[in-house]
Amino acid sequence: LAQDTALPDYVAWKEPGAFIQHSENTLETLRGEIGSVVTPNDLLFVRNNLPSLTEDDVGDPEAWTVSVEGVSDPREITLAELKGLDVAQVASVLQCSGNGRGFFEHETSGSQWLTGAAGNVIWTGVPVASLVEALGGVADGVQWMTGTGGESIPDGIDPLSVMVERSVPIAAHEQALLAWNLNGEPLPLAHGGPLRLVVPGYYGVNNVKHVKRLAFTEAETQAKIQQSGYRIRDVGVEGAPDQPSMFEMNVKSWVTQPLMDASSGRVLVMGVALGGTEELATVEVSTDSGATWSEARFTGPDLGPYAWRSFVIATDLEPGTYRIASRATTVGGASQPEDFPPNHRGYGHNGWSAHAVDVTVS
Ligand code: MSS
Repeated sequence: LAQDTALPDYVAWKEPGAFIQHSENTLETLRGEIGSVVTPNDLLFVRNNLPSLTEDDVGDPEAWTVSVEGVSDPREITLAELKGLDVAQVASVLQCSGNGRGFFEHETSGSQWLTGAAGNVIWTGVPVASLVEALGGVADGVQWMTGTGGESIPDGIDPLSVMVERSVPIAAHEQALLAWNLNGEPLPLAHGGPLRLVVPGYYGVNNVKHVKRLAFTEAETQAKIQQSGYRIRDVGVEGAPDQPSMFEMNVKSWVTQPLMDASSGRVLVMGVALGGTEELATVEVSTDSGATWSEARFTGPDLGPYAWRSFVIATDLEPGTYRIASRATTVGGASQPEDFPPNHRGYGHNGWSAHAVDVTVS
């Protein structure tokens, strides 16, 4: 349920009443607020590991510089220069690794996100591939693309222990952008303005905000957020670099309407579905807890493999209680499992059963 408490100053421009506020640094979009293919900026969730930068921290946005390293011609480049280099627009789902954490039955630390640490947005920026080409290509032996956030680290703290620096496999640079614009507006500070690394198809954490450094590296960053953070492991096990990292998103869907009540007769069941890095093939809906399924229809435009799609199915429901679930499948055949195995930090939940809603029809 929405909270009446005012939003923190840095996100005061967002829609009041549309969020669950888990903390000063985490706002979850209410499940019923997702109603269109593109998530408006003022409804988009917020998750900051470190407090967001302020206008004073940033100064003149056009003069913001990013240091590009691990290319033939490494250099610092300003936002103004990047804007003149090349441009592309990509629609992609931005989703926190911990979205759905609140549905796990084991106890987990971190925000108890349900469905709302996700949105589908349109980024405008320079393709990283164009930037790399302009700087003479990546150096030999490069395996990773490493982005560093621009937050300053307080004195006396080991930077590696808190800095937001993430490495993704180098292949992901082919779809990545350095973005300055979100849904047609200058990228708000809360979402990483003035410049953000966007890695379509990858979990939120890899989309480094306020990016100050983009390095093509032989090894993954030594930052804790990479080495032991954001790793899938059994409950009770410490994070370690040999465990799977939260890179590509898995296939997922959830119903956004109805959520609690409906009037008997024709009931439209709606929701959103994403394929991660793959195009979706189908979304099925069940009104009987998964005993039987029917194929839903996509309602909106197809904004590409990294975007989510909205879906609808018209049902005919008599008074009673119904457990309504949705299950998405990609063209490659990946499908949501009924249950998603527990993992220590509660990442990656895409189990259709836990995401089902109980609706009373009267
Ligand atoms: N970046 C930076 N720089 N910082 C921080 O804190 N966070 C992450 C990303 N990036 C950060 C960054 C996360 S973790 C997430 S989700 C994302 O971001 C979110 O986004 P928005 O815009 O929504 O807030 Mo989980 O996986």
